[in-house]
Amino acid sequence: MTMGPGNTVPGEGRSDYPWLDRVHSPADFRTWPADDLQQLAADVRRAILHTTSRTGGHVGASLGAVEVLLAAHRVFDTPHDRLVIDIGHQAYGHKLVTGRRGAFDQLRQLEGPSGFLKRHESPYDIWEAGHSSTSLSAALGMAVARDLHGESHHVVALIGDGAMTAGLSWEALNQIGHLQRRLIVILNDNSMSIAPNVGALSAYLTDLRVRPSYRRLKQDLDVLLKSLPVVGGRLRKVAERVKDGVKHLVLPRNVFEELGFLYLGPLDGHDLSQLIPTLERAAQVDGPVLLHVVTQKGKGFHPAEAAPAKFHGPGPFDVVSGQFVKKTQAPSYSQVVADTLIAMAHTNPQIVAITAAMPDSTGLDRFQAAFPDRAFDVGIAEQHATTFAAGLAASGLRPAFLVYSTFLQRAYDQVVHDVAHQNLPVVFGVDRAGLVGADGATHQGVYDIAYLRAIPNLSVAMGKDEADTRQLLFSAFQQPGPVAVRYPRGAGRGVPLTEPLTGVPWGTGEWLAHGEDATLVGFGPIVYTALAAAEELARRGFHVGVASARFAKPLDEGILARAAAESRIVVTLEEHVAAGGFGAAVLEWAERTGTHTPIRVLALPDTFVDHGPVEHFLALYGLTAEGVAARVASWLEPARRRA
Ligand SMILES: Cc1ncc(C[n+]2csc(CCOP(=O)(O)OP(=O)(O)O)c2C)c(N)n1
Repeated sequence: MTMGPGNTVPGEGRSDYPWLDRVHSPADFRTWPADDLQQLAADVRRAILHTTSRTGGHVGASLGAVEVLLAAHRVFDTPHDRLVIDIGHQAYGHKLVTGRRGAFDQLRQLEGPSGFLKRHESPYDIWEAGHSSTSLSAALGMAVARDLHGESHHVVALIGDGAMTAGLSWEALNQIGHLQRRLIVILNDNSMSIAPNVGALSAYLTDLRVRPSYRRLKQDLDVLLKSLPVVGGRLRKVAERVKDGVKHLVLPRNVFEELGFLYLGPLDGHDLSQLIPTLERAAQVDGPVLLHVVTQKGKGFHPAEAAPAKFHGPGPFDVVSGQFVKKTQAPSYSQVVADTLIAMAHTNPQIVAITAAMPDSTGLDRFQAAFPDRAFDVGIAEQHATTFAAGLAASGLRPAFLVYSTFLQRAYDQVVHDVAHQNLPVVFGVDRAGLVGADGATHQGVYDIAYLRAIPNLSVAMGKDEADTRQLLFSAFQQPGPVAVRYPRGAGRGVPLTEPLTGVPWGTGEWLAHGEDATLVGFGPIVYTALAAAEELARRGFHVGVASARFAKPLDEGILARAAAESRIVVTLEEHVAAGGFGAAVLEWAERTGTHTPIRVLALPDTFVDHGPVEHFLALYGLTAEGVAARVASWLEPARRRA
């Protein structure tokens, strides 16, 4: 029998997690020697695997960061000392030792612990994220606040090599080096982003890690310099500087040192006997320190070590073999989009494709296999990706940037200023548009219609299914200006994809049924919900039409005008917040045209939607077929009673 965390073998009183059982908070292991902590790390790994093999989650990153997180909690007086964790996807070990072990089996489930950090979950979660590369800026803010408040705690940021590539991280490094506040950055370098990390910085880190002569010389020097007498107070800073100066007589400075950090490492991020004393040393330094630790993504679980990209964020898997629990389902929207791009790229040599560190999940890996010279992984750099695409488009290429709705948020000014303002023909494949489920609030793609629709020159489209998505994508590449084609997370509906790519007339939707009581106008796959709702309403005696809008911008005004003319109410549907969304666009149209037919907007409310099954939230917010039918009936019934 596999035991859950905290379980004991009945009758024997023997636990599967003897070390973890002793830990309720980090205070419980602050006096433990490195060897005992190494045992705790093994328990934490087993607990992570036990849960994630059933819930799915960020397995590889969390297995890789166990020792680093334990060492940080061991050395620093958290939560009094602030531990700021970048993204938070690697923090399952942190959750297990900071009071959430009992609930950990419910990880990423409705009402269970989030897959990221949440301030309301624990006082140890002092910073929330989900998007990358925020930790250094936040940590510097906390360090400056500490100093202004006359406080003395430590501030420690943990950031991965992938997250370190983003511009935001370098903006923070720039100011940290300038301000010289007491701040420790732990750079968790596993040479992986989701896929292998790419770019010149990644190559540079590899160089720092593996150049043996540098390492040996540095280690010898570190030993030598450590033997110099320790001094206290202000003198310590001077002493560190002198040591540093001596070192650089022999060793070239690396980039972090040039930026004003004391650089420690590289060291084995799984070896607590190295991590603990080095962090203790870092804690003595009166200025910014960068501790470079080398870890292995998926550490301790062979299938994840062997295939780290697959185990970045898998669904459930077999904990012995590492085989994924497979569901047979239609190809995903991302796959269909990638295959469509490939098909078009065969005949159009101007088409190129970009991802920001998500080649597997956006389908760019497929495009890359077909056109290695025309595919670009820019790292976690959505802003750069967007302006890079603009540059490509300004020179005659037809770039597609495949990006999650939620991560495109980061590139807003680039979309406005570099792409749309110059009316450059960049196609944004806006993936994971709509609710996403287990990743929760930071990953819900429910704002992009609003933030994109406001931008002149930019069209915003969404098909009702994957066949429609293909045709919209084809048409997008015929446009002279920028286009965002949205599509949801996960499998398509399994509709046939055999039709030739002919596209759709730009800015047109499609009628699926007509009815004089109401017309439901859906934007995206929610059109199928509208069809099912119309059937339910028909059973209740209402005649309800359905149209697929396909465009939130430009709107198909013909469909709207006819819907308003032939039915008593027009109802819009979308999986997006109501504010600024598709329904809001229709309301603006009604106001502009003086249309008096009542318009009702069915959309998500003005709240962050947490993690949990998409179906749950659709039901909660009345966006299932039953919910839609009930609400439409409630609007139609009073008039029927009067008639
Ligand atoms: C702005 C942004 N873009 C993309 C992502 C998706 N994402 C989640 S984790 C990750 C890789 C992070 O790599 P790294 O920081 O090295 O951490 P590791 O997973 O290797 O521990 C990416 C690209 C994100 N969270 N935020």
